[in-house]
Amino acid sequence: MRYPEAGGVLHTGPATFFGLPYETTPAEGTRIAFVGVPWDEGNGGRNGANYGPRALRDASNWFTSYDYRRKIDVWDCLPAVDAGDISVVPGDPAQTMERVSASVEALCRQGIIPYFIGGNHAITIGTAAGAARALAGKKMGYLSIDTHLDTAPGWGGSPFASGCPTNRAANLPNVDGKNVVVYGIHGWLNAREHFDIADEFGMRWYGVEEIRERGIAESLAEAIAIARKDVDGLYITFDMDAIDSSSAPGGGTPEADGFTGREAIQIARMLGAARPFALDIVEIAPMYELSGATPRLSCNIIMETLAALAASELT
Ligand SMILES: [Mn+2]
Repeated sequence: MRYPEAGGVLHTGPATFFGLPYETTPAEGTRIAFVGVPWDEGNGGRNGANYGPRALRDASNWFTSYDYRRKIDVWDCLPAVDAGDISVVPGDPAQTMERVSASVEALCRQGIIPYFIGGNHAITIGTAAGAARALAGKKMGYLSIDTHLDTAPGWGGSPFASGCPTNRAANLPNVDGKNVVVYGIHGWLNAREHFDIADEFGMRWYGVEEIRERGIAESLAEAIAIARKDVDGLYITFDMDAIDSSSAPGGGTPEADGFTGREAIQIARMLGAARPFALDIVEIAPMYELSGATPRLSCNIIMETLAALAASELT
């Protein structure tokens, strides 16, 4: 826990992710670097996720790092920093994504696990590419928790749209479509052609109907196994719109019939235990809700993921 030193309230002092030290050049021994990407261009729908990093920094000050079930302090196990925000270039997605990729690659090469905070899902075009570059010559698996397939090759003519990250990941030179998995498909924004493209990649997707019939424990374990099969590193992206709009209303495309908050936490624990080498969480648009439920649940997912990752290293 990093309670603010000054004052008796949580919301005091400069906000960093989880109250962690602000180090744009993470010190030796850092295991986790949180990086914000205040980027929300390339949307077919409503905007606002560029305020996600600020919202998470604020909400995360309400989270201690003590896991009472495992009796561990997450930041003691995984020393972490707030490494700042990517300097995005409004109007230039190509340059912005290259900056994102370069940051992810550099952090991975330092042996740090980058945890990128979006931003809309377009940021994963940059993060996954950077992670794959860090694994050059080796293979990467890609697991997306999402309502949407995001297999579109472009949107309105742009390949940098928020509906494209799965397509771009499956096209990376060291990613095999058979190691690309999307978990949580539901709703009516997935068009027939997006499923056809998924089939062409040979990727596996899980609809919420299958997940409910088989249960999360079994179906997500299988999803993780597919994404990790014969690869050297697993990339995980978590789109908050996979969560039901009642639990996560503050996003670009809130959808009914998604995961509950409780299910999201169950999923997060399994994701952490899968030991990803790079991650992101995206689509948090705080201005669409007054309660702050979505950034808080996002922080909860991050803590549950990292606590499970820390615990997996202790056993
Ligand atoms: Mn989505």
